[in-house]
Amino acid sequence: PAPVKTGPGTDHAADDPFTADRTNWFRQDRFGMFIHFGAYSNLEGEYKRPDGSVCRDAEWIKRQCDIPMDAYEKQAQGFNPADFDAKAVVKAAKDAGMKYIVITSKHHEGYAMWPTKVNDWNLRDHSSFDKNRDILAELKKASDDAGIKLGFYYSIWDWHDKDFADPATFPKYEKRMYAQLKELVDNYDPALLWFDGEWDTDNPHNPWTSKDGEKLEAYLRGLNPDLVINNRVGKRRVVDGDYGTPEQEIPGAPVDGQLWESCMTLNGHWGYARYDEDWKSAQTLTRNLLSTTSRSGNYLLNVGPDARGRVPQPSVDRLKQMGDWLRTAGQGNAVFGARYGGLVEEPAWGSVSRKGDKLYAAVTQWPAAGGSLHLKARTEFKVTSARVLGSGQKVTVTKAGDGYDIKPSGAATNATATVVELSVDPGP
Ligand code: FHN
Repeated sequence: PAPVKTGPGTDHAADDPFTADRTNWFRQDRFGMFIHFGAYSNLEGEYKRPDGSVCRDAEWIKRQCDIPMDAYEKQAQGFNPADFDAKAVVKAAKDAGMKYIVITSKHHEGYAMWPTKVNDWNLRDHSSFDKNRDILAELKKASDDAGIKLGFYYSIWDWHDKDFADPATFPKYEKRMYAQLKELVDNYDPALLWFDGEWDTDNPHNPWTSKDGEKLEAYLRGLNPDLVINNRVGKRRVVDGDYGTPEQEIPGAPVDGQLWESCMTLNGHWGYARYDEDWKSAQTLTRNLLSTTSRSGNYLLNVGPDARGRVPQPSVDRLKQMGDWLRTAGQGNAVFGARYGGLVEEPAWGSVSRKGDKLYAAVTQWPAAGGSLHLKARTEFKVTSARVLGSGQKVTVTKAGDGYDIKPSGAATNATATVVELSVDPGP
C-alpha cells in the first residue's frame, strides 16, 4: 500500500510513523463494541449488606459498597454465566455495524475471565460455571468466524492481588501480570489490548509509571508487533501506546496527527446494573458515531451482560437500529473508512467526514423552509456534485462567500441524520 502520511492532517502521531501500518484496520473500522463482564456482573448492580441495607454500583461495586473480600469471593463462587452466547454477542455487534470487540479480560477486581494458570481467582476456578468452557475462546472463535477483530481490556490496577498494593512486593504482582498478558496474547491472539487502571486513586503506593508502561508496551510488541495498544499503559499520555482514549465524551476537535477512540456506555453504567434503564436513543448513539468519525476518532460503545451472560435486550435493539441506519443507502460511508473532513470547518448543523474525494455532511439540523446550510472552507476546493443518501431529496450546492451553501428542496429529513454526499476536487 502507499506509504501512509503522518503528522498534522493525518490520523497518525507525527512522532510515531510506524504506528501507521499496525493501526490501519483500527482507523478504517471506526466502530467497536466494549463489553464489561466480570464477577461484578453476578451482583447485577446491587449488593445487600448483612444489615439489610442495599448498595448500588456496577463494576466498582466491591469498592464502592465496601464489600469485604471474603464476601466478594463468596458471591463470585455463585457466578454462572451459562447463557453467555458468543455467537449472539458477535451477531449483535455485526448487526450494529461494529467491526471490533473489546471485552474485559480482567477488571480492577482482578478476576480473570479466562482459565489463567497464574492464580485461582478466575471464571474457571472460582465460580459455578462449566469448567470445560472458556468464554474468551468462544468469543475469539465467533469473532474470527464473523470477520470481527477481538481485543481484551486488562486492568493494571488489581484489588485482589495482595502484592499490588505494597511497593516492596509490587514486582511480584507485575511478574504475574506479565504472565497473564502472555497467556492472553499466546492463547487468544487478540488484535488489540485495552489497558486501564494504570492510575490509582486510593493506592498512592502503586509505583506504576509511564516508564513501566513503556517497558510493558515493548514486551507486548515483542510478543506480537501487530498488537494495537491503547494509551492507558502509562499515565494516560496520548503518545503512550497507539491511540488516545477519551471516555464518555467526544473531544472538541480532531487532534491533528493523533488517533483516538471515545468509549461510552449505552446507559449509565459499564457493568450490568439491573436498575439502570437510562438507555440512550439509537439516534443519539448514531450521531455520536458520526461526530467521532468527523474528528478522526473511533467509537467504542459498551454493553454489560447480566449474571447469566445475556446482553440486555434494550442494548441489542439499539445496536440493530444503528446498523440498519448505517446499511441504508450507503450512509455507512460517512463512517467506515472515513475520517476528519479537513476541507471544511465543522458546522453547527451536523458533522462532516471525508472518504477519498467525497465529503459526507451528516445534517442533524435542517434550516427553516427556504434556508440553506453553509459549509466554511478551510482551504480552496471544488464541489463537483452532490446527492442526498437515503432519500429522493434534492439539494443544490453553490459557492457562497468563504465556502459553499447547501440548499435543500423540500423539507424531507431523516430523524437520525440526512447525509449529503459531496463529490469534491480537493485541488493540488
Ligand atoms: O474504572 C474504569 C471503569 O470501571 C471503566 O472500565 C472505564 C471504561 O473506560 N475505565 C475506568 C474509568 O476510567
